[in-house]
Amino acid sequence: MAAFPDVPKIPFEGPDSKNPLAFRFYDENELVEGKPMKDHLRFSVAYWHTMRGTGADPFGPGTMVRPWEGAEDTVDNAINRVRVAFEFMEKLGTDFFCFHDRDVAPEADTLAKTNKNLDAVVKVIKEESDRTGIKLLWGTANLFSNPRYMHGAATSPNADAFAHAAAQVKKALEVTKELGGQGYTFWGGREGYMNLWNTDMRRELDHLGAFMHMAVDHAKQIGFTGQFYFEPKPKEPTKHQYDFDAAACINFLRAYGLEDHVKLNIETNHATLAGHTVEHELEYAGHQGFLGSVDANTGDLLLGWDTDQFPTDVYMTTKIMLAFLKYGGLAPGGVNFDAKVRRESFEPVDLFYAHVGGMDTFAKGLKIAAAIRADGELGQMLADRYSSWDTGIGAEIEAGKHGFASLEKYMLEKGDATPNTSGRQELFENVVNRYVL
Ligand code: XUL
Ligand code: CO
Repeated sequence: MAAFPDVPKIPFEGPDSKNPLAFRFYDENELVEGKPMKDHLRFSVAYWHTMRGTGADPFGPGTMVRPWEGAEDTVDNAINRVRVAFEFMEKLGTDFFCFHDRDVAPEADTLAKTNKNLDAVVKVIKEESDRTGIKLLWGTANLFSNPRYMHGAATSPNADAFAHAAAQVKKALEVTKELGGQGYTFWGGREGYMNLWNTDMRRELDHLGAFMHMAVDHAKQIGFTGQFYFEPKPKEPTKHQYDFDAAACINFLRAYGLEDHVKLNIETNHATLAGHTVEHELEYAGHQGFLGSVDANTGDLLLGWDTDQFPTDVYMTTKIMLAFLKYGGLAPGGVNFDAKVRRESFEPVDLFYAHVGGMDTFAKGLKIAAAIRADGELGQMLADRYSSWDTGIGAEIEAGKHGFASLEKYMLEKGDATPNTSGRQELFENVVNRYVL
């Protein structure tokens, strides 16, 4: 029986449509910069929110109405949920999904039984993936919910927690490979600290480095060739997470010799928690060669936590797509909606409204980004701002022909610097508006 009997396959109806279950901008085969939109965007559904989100918050229990859910957390229920997930994704028209090991199958009282549960569900995920062509963008392991990980996983002071995490990631990697997953993400849920008095930071980071090398080695052993990602987040649930932001992650990866194996999965709401914007994080990761994938959502600037709302701000999606076009596209990453419907939006159809809105906002952002690039005016204005580096002393400095003594000589002869030109910030913003409005 269909879980969403009243929802048809979401059609593309064009910008004038008022149908809330239709796309206005996302026409999956429309070519942008010579490539179909769906290959630019590589949309992915996050299983943990869309299939497992209950709407619970620290002040009250779940609110979601999900008629397909059985009363108990059994393998049968999990298998049924997989079928619902694929019906949802087929109707929505997304090519990818992401999951944590513990989202798809119930955890039992021993690792062996838990792995058996996972195998039973993964078998059905594989069937559904083969039937529909919807693929795993990346897999990951939940190393933060079970109380054994209360102090962290790879950075836990308890060596047994580290060992359990290793076993869990080994299995999650194998399952990801089995499903043809194109990547594997590490979000260090509790890899950080609440208090430095009881924390040996150096030892914890060394352990995390060792853990990551074990993951790289195991991937090699089993022939998993997908991309590894680190997902920066500064805090929540810990007060300070080691993978704070793009810069901290890149430093860690270089310090521990992992720079050739791991890229970054940048999430909007995590960027803002770190006091950055998503475009800052994408640009930082991009020019350093670490841009991998994006967890698409948005926060609420009036709330200081990770609200994981669906993105509806076209300026933001424009900036995200500009970064990806600049740095060679998203593949093998994608736009993964790590976003959840609000607790008040409890009906199944709200899952469609949320994703349709997010996908359309990204499609529009992609089109605006491509128009900005095709026109070239903004790019030219940016290049002009740095034109003093293109010839003369600037070009000589960039070519490494100067030191302090020769620059002092140059300036003593010249007397003073050539006056600055205007930064034209407002004009830049107005030109962007020409494409957006
Ligand atoms: C948590 C978060 C995770 C990761 C995957 O804030 O974003 O769901 O995306 O572990
Ligand atoms: Co995320």
